[in-house]
Amino acid sequence: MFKSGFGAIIGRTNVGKSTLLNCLVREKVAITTNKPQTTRTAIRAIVNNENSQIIFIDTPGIHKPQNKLGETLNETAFQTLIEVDFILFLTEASSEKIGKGDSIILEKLKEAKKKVILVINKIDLIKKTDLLELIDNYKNAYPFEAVVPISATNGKGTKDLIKEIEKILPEGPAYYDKEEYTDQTMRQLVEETIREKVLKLLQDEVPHGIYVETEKMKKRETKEKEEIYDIESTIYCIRKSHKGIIIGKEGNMLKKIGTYARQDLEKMLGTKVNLQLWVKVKENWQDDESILKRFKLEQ
Ligand SMILES: Nc1nc2c(ncn2[C@@H]2O[C@H](COP(=O)(O)OP(=O)(O)OP(=O)(O)O)[C@@H](O)[C@H]2O)c(=O)[nH]1
Ligand SMILES: [Mg+2]
Repeated sequence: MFKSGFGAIIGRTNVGKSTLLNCLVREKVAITTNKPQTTRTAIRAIVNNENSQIIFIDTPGIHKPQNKLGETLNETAFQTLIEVDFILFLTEASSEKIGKGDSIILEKLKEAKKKVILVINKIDLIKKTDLLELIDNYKNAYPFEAVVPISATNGKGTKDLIKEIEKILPEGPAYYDKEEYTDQTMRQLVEETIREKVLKLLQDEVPHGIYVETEKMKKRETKEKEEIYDIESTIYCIRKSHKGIIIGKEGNMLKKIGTYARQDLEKMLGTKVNLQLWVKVKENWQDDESILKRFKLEQ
């Protein structure tokens, strides 16, 4: 019997949802950083097993919103729960108690009425005794199908997780070809790679106020008959002072962002990349519906 289905990965921001997604699919599909609110859209990744195909949907981390962008991200995450077969509720093993953010998510899970597996991440950081108490607290709060402690950075526990998912997965066909591993377009992967570098290289609200748009992406042959991608993208930020920080002294920061992004993109695309970056100010984009629609679920 072949099984298949869709599963949402939901949890507070920064608990390691995207790290888990990448670990399960063994590809870099979603960007990950140690900063909150990294993921902005629902990102699909497809995992093929001998007797099953599981489509995981990474979601933006649940957090206290500061603007319409934040509200949109939370909404996208919760709306994902409606359309899936099961839910992975990801939390981190940082304390033995259930925090406020996780309690809010538990309430949403009760409303969703789906099969839920509790996944406790970052077990590499804690003592086993603390973990047992945390598991007890969660088991008293919600009737989970299973509780699986994992470490998404080293892959520990993820085989058990797949086994538990296969138990609750409905019978069904493979929805995607075996070669496909994400629904992200090349353009989205390019923009996210650039955004990851800005998040990693810059501090505080500067990287959180940016979004990236790619104006040009075209493959050509060089004189030496080598394939090369010409990519032109713009980094939009919310203040003139941020623009200065992103460009840096004598353009050094932008050069660094470009170099790191290009190195990743060359690996991803398997060709040389000629990446040109611009920086522009768009003050209120975080509250602008015409831009926020890109972070909403497709209707
Ligand atoms: N020690 C440890 N760190 C982890 C583990 N999993 C993820 N991390 C780290 O946690 C941070 C956040 O990871 P992400 O995968 O970006 O978290 P996220 O839940 O997707 O965050 P948002 O997209 O903001 O909601 C990164 O610095 C990861 O390297 C783990 O198992 N152990
Ligand atoms: Mg993420």
